[in-house]
Amino acid sequence: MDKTIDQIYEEALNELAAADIETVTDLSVRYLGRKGIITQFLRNISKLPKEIRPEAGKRANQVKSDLEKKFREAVEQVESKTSGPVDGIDVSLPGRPARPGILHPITQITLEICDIFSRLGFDIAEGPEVETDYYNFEALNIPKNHPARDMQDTFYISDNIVLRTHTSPTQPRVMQKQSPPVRIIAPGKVYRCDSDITHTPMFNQVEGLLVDENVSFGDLKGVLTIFIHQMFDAETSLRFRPSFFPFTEPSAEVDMKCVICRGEGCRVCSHTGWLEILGAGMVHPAVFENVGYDIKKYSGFAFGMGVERIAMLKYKIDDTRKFFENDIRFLRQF
Ligand code: 2U9
Repeated sequence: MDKTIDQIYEEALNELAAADIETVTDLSVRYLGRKGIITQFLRNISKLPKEIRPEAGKRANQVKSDLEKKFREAVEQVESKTSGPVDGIDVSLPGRPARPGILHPITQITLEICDIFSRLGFDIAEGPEVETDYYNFEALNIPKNHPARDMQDTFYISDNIVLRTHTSPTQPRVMQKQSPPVRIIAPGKVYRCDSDITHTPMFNQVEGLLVDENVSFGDLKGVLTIFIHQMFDAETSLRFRPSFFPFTEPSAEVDMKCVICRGEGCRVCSHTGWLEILGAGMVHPAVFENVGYDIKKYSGFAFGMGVERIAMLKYKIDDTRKFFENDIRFLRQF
């Protein structure tokens, strides 16, 4: 035993005075732990000359209990500092919880649309956003001089490659690989060279196709009525107005009773009481011939909708651009 118990005591007090929050607990272990300096000293007392043993033992025990008290107080002080306010900050307060994220409202509506059609037996099909002129136009009976091909509407990558202007090119891709019956919906982003309060250069569509024997316009009306009733309200009435699309014949635009005024007439429905919600029709025989389907045996219907429009009507939002500004206060509402 090189040092006397009083030397050890003095050193312990000096070290304790210099200790901080991080070192005080380690210091306590170094002196009073199972292998600590004081513990070792007490163990080695038997090696001291017989005559000084009782006095040294007594003093060592005094030092031990004194240091235990002083270290306990120091540790308690540290604990009260770390669990109470430090420099005006209460570090014991629970942290701000990180809010879980949500799916973008357009993603939510797309999933809801896909879910309704999945329950009606439709599969989900996806195709490329960078598409060939053939699948985007030719296969869908959109001739070379059609206004939809105008440079104003289509983003051309090269002469034969475009950003798809609709999700319909996915359908002839599937039909080339699969014979009827076909029941698919194609969700995804589409691109048009157009930008104002009602148009954004990128928007989302869901387009559907059903091909089988004996498919009629009545089947189309039934499927779309079920869809609108599930998406909006089981009481909503629909009307089918004759229209034109190169890829369907006959074609129709589908309106539903205005969800805002219930048909009374308001600003949203331009005082007509009706809102245009879908385009649809029976697949044009030229489209079937392009993919090698027998037009005598098979018929089919197709439809298409803009997801932003459905979301605007469902959530009663008046400007489609809000969906793309990514203002977190807007997005958190859904
Ligand atoms: C194949 C054949 C026909 C898909 C269809 C529409 C009518 C339609 C628009 C609605 C609003 C797109 O987002 S929008 O601008 N779509 O009106 N789409 S029929 O017709 C097809 C698809 C694939 C093989």
